[in-house]
Amino acid sequence: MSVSQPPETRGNGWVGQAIRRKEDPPLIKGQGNYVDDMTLPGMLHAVIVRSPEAHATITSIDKAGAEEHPTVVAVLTGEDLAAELAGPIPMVWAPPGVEIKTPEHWPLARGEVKHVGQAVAVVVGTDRYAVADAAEEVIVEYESLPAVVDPERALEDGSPFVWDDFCTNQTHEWAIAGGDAEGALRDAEVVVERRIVNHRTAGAPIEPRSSIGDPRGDGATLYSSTQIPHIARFVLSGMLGMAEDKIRVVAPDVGGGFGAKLQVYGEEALVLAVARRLGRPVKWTETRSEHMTTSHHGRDQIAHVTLGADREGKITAWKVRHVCDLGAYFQILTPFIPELGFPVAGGCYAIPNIKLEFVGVFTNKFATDAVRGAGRPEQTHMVEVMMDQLAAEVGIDPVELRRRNFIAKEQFPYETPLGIVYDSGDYHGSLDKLLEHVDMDAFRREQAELRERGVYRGIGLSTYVEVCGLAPSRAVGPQGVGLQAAFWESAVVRVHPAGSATVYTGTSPHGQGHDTGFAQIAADRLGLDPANVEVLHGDTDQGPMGWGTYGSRSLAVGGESVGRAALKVQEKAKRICAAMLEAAPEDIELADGKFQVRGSPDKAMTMVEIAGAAHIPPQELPTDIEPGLEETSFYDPENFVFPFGAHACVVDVDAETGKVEVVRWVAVDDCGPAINPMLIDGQVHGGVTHGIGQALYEQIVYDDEGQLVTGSFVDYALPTASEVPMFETDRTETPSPVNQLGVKGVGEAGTIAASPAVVNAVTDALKPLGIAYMNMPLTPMRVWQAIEEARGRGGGGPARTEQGRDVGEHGTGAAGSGPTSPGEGGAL
Ligand code: MCN
Repeated sequence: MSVSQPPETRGNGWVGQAIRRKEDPPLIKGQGNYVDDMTLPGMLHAVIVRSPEAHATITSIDKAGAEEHPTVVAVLTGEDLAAELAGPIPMVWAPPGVEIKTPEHWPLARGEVKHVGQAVAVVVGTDRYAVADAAEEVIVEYESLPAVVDPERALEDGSPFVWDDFCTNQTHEWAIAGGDAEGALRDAEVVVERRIVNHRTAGAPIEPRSSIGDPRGDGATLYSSTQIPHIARFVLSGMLGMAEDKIRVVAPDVGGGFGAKLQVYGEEALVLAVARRLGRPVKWTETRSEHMTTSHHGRDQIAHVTLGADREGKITAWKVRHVCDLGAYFQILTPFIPELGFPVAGGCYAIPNIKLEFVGVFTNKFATDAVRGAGRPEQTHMVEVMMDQLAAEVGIDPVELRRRNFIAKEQFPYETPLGIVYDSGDYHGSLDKLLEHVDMDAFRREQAELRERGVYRGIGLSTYVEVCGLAPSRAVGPQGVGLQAAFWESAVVRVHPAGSATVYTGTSPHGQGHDTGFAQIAADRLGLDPANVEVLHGDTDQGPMGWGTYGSRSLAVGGESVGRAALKVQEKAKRICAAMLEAAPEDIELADGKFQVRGSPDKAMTMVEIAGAAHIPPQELPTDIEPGLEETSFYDPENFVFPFGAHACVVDVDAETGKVEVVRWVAVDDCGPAINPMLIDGQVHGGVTHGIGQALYEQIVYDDEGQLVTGSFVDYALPTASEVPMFETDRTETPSPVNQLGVKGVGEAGTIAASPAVVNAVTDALKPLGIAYMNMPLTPMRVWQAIEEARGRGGGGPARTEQGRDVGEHGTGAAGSGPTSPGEGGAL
């Protein structure tokens, strides 16, 4: 690996090292402390009675059978708990000038249900398993109503409504444009249109959600497997009508989230409300089937994409109309998530005219919300798939086509037509580095030889840019895109009298490795070993408020905040050192782990000595230096950060079964200077696996009646180690000018990059059969059907237009010349 030399901001040598994760030993030895491991005195267990109906009126609830159960303490319905709840689950996006139809969303249904799995009643008792049995005895009678499942049909005249009061299934429409996309499309020499489906997926962390409400003491405590303890406290104070200082939220060890725990769920309010009513702690832990049914889903967008270009492949226009299936109710960010991708519309390419329209739709399903990438994988998928579609259309190699359209290194900071400023980048550089690993000429020779033997091997590229480091509060908050929140981050760095340190961060990791990376940042600036820096997080009673972990924000916002607080401590340490050594503070430098007089390494103090002097001040310390060694930082970034990279995927497609095997993956990512390359590699491995999962295996499916078909891991196929290859990773390092560390995020990069690379690779493999495009997931059945249909046409023959969604989500070869009309090229 060759990466750029460490910049000055790296400090004292720990940043950049691939040290092992401090947090792992207890976790891999079974000594973790997850919510479901916790037992509090007198704790009760809750089981939720859920709707088997997708849309119905509740006509009666008979609790008697369950209440008679010997271990049951209470059976409560939405009406029973009305007094305990001051407000519904809020949705926090209010973009200026846009009306969003927002239904009331209570933790327990009130009179009607709108999706399968909706919580109708809660049964609470002393024995977890007996409570589950008792819950079976709650008899709920329903009067079925017609369910609306397909978002495009939901928008058609005559469709039943999910919410009669709104008289429409359209939740809102939001649009943004820069340049003149319509005009540029009229003038374009080549127009390519596709209907690109980004299907519904699950977060599926290894630890399902779990919450304990504890009403003891003056207030209430929620232990929850959340990514956002501080936001949860803020939201719960409104839902429960309690002052924030009376609520404590603790996220102990959290076993993954992938966005599904970037949420405040009804169950979190429910356990607190029930606990307060009964005066005893109450625990609820979801089953895997509950996770699939009622932890929010991701994606679920149908995009009608139109791209205009000239015959040399230079893109002139990009227009997308997104139909976004939001489900029946909103969670905290539901309608906003599709729009979150708009800053990277157009990807790495200098496209002068862009127009995006988003239409939200109610359906009788659970809500969609943030799942790893949240809006950005959808945009990137479209752009990267369309690059290959355009390459085929104009007969230019996909590598060359990308190079012709890349924003050049000299153009940064680059303002997109939508007014977003990409901070820094070198897209040619990352593609060049990828091609150092992947010899395309050799691949094409091998591919041709394999085809002779009936083996369909293909390669797909994805050159992505991501927006992360969420976020500049003024850009994203109420006067910006309209979120009723801010996105700065906080940190406290405290050096103890004997010289070790504690760092408190407002981020809330759940697998990302902050304990290690943030310790490296602080250690460098304090002259300590990271082993002597403890990183605390996930407890609203420790440290100042923070905004949690999501949107690959933690390092670029939270880690930067840690770095800034540690620098403040360093400044004070230098003043103390200068006073003790009778030197000027500006002459003190931190080198080789010691504070020393510049040029006189024998005149030096360690942090242990300085910490001692700070806490037990000696006579020579001036009285204007306050005792103690602790600083706080609140950091609100001035811009987002924009990581980027180039990935290549090689697949083999079995033409007899349709099975796709990923045989090679090369990833070149640029997230600025590495804090810890091992953490980055881990994030890329996990992220790419997530994207491969969506491209090939994972899909949340509801049938026409709104029943969830994929309610367990038997039906929802997650990739395992045997479905992914050994990943080959490399990096370039282009510092961001936005923060002192120069860093960008990487937690979602692999997921954002991966799915189009897979689709492009499969398309490349099947080109000889005349298959130009297929929508995800590329399951064996879908691929096999496409191959059979292509063979039925005599494979490789002239392109045939297939329109309409019922013909399968795949198309034919797009070998036309001149502008193509809607549907041509097999855009289904
Ligand atoms: N990092 C680094 N040097 C850089 C950039 C990043 O060492 N130049 C390290 C960071 O220090 C951090 C990790 O990489 O340890 C990821 O940092 P960042 O990109 O800031 O992302 P976040 O920590 O904010 O994590 C959020 C992101 C998201 S949005 C999802 S979803 C996700 C993900 O991270 N879910 C995960 N990674 C996950 N990993 C695990 N194990 N489990 C999840 O649920």
